Amino acid sequence: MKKMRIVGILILLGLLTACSMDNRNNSSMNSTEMNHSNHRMDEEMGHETTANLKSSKGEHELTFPKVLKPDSLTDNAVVYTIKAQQGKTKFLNGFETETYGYNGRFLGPVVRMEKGMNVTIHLVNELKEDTTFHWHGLEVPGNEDGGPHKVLKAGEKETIQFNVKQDAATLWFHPHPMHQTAKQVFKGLTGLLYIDDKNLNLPDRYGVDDLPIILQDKKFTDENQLDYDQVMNADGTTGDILLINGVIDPKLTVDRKKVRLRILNGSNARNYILRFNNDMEFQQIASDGGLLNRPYNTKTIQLSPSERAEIIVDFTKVKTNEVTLINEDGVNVLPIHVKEEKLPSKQIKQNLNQLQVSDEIKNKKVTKKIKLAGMMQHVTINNKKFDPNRIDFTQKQNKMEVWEIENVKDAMGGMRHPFHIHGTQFQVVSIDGKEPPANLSGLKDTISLEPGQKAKIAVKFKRKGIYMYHCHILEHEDNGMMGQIEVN
Ligand SMILES: [Cu+2]
Repeated sequence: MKKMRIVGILILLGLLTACSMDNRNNSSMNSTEMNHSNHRMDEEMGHETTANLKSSKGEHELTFPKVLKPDSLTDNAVVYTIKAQQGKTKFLNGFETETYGYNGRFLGPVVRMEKGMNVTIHLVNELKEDTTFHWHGLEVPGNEDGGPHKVLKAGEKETIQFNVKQDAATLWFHPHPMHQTAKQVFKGLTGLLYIDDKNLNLPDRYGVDDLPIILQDKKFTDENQLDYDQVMNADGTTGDILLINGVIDPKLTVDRKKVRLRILNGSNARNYILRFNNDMEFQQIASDGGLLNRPYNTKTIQLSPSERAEIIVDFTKVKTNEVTLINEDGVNVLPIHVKEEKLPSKQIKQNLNQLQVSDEIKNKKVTKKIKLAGMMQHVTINNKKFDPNRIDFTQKQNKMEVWEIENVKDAMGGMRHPFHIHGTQFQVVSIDGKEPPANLSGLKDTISLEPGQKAKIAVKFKRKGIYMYHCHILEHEDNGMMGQIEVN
């Protein structure tokens, strides 16, 4: 009896310690905040950790988003119409889930354009709530960028125009309204935007040897709904169900040749570390903002929210007919069936790009410092929360400046934050004083840092206007882990 009571006390002590661990971010709060926070904490206790992903059962052939048909197209101009819509999508056992999509019920089409083109996009908000249309990675004037200031109210239309001034890249678009970004992306508002270049000699037959792979983990309610308010976690909403291009339990059938995968981490908060189950090497050829200088041979690829990687996978190397793309935890992300017949492949060039960080830039003084800190509702940049009426920094158009980004390690360790800047593609100068690895030495619009890491990046804006910079864990962004820079 006495022994049992001691065991009981020990268990209770264990639970209390666990609870105080979960409440660790309360340490710096005053008592009013504490009361509020304890209330919230009760609700949040259940989703403290990242949800475990389920392996794909490989039941549904992967499909690819449609390529958006232009309203009109000439050599140097293209016109599109993009509508934010709502609808119902069948994911789970034929049950209907209420979803959002662009020009459809879930996700969006691929919008394609080329460098030098004048692009006109008619935007239509057919949702019952406000939204914005943000072009992630596109170097457009601040006014066209679709940040939280550019609200398109329910039922409204707007037309934007810009000229494409950057090289080939896999970019994307998503909403960015104040406090609603995470919910709207979670419900399905995500589309790809390709800047094309016909002279690259890369696999480019869309849906055949050039395949988009949009990774998004979701948590469905018992009613098979994507009810964001029910499942949200202030430190980043994760789910147990992985959708690729909106397909649940996907499998892929590919030709036995070199195939290009354009992978987007379109998840609210989850990081992925991907590799193949046979441990084969592949080549990363591009990062967020375009081609690397040369193909980078690797067996693994890490993507934080909003990051992209283009990889070339040589499926002739697969000895059998089956190979699986897996995540770090051994979860099957995408089972792949390789067809028997070997087909000719394109020869991938060894010199893809000519990017460099000059000695002048390496020796430049840091002129902007960014400190990322906190967890949950207490996330900040430079100890501040986002204020739409406050400009945090200014920078001259076309002037290169070196920014220092630090993920501040706190007493409790902190967490990884993917830091994103709108309207520019930057280059990483150094991470913790060292040259960046090859896969991070191309153009980037997001840099993901572990607690304690510090990076220098070379940032230049080609256009003028007000741009956001923020953490791309969407819940952190919505919680105010964001600032703004005016380029003039
Ligand atoms: Cu963050």
